[in-house]
Formats: sequence, C-alpha cells, structure tokens
Amino acid sequence: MALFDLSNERREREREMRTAGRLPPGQSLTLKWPVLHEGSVPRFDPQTWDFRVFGLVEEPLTLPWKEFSNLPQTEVLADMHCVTRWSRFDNHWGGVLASELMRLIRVRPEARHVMVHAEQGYSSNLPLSDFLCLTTIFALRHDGEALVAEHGYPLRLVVPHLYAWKSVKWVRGIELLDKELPGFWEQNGYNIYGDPFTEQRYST
Ligand SMILES: Nc1nc2c(c(=O)[nH]1)N[C@H]1C(S)=C(S)[C@@H](COP(=O)(O)O)O[C@H]1N2
Ligand SMILES: [Mo]
Repeated sequence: MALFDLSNERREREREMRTAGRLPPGQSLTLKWPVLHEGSVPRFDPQTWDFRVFGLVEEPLTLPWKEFSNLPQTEVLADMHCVTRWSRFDNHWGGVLASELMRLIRVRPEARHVMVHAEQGYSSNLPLSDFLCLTTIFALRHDGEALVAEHGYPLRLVVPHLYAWKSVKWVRGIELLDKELPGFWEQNGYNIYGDPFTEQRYST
C-alpha cells in the first residue's frame, strides 16, 4: 500500500513538473536522491583541506577550510537533472555563491572558461559566464543539513541549469582558462556544455 501511494505521488509530481516546464525532455522525476559518482567517497581532513583558484588569475588563491567556510553564504533553490534520466526537484542548497568567491579574485581578461577540480582527479568544465551566474553555488548544506559524505561533504559545486555531472562533489578548486577544455565526462563522450532542456547528453 505504501509503495502504491509513493508511486502515485511520484507520477502526480512528475505531471506537475512537466506542466510547469521544469521536467526536461527524456527525464523522469525521482523522490529519492540517488548517489552517483566515479571512484570512492574521499575522507575530509579540515587540517589539510584547501581550495585553490589558479590559471588565468592575477594572483592564485589558496583558502584553507576555515576561511572558505567563513565566506558569506546564501541559499539557492534548484532542480537537479542527471544525464542518466532522473530529475530531483526543489533542492535547497546552502553555501557560497561562485560569484561571491570570485569577488576575492582578479580574473585575467582572456579567461573564458572554468575547469572545476575535485578529489581523485574528477573534473568538469563550464563557460565562465555560466560559472558566474547567480544560481551557481558551492554548497555546504542540502535542505538545511550539512552535506553527507556521498553527496559531496564537505563541499560540492551545484550548477542547476546544466546536467548534474557538472555539479562536482568534493570540489577542491577551479582553474581559469582561455579555451574550452573537456573535463572527466566530457572526455568520455558527454557533451561539452550539457544543457538538459535541449538534451545535450553526448558529444556530437
Ligand atoms: N567528484 C565527483 N563529482 C560528481 C561525480 C563524480 O563522479 N565525482 N558525478 C556527477 C554526476 S554524474 C552526478 S549525476 C552527480 C550526482 O550527485 P549526487 O550523488 O549527490 O546525486 O554528481 C556529479 N558530481
Ligand atoms: Mo549524472
């Protein structure tokens, strides 16, 4: 009975989101929160953790955990779309806006793209303009709670308007670039940009 009710609720919410134009083509709604990543869940040591901004910046920056976690914080309410076809709606992310972080940085004029770097060599790329948009957030919290390890604790990037492989968990830094270079999944057949609403799933 409980299962039946759950799937009814799911279908009803899915219809609602489709009508609202929030369900991208080829996606279906999940009420759960799947865990998806390459490799293992890294350990977090606040003593050694740091966040690096490097590449095409006037001065590279390294922030220890204490400093990063004390940057001004805000909230973003956003949907999440994974290229494996699930979408999760109305996530409350709490953390540091990418644009807030960039107030500490003087970007060189030729910078156009960002490579986001994580633990264990995972990476993903996006244009600087998408990185700077006001819904791109380095999240420390989800729905009011600290992120759990498998969802990216202590810090993950969230880029709501692109497929979720760009929402890099266990993020450790960003690199400013003058050209568009592919990150981990982009080198392995996924689209270089990844707009869910035009189904930019794979590279062409
Ligand atoms: N570091 C890292 N971040 C990652 C991944 C990964 O493999 N490693 N997978 C991405 C993919 S494909 C998705 S769909 C989302 C899933 O986030 P979730 O596990 O919190 O649902 O994380 C993204 N961020
Ligand atoms: Mo994904």
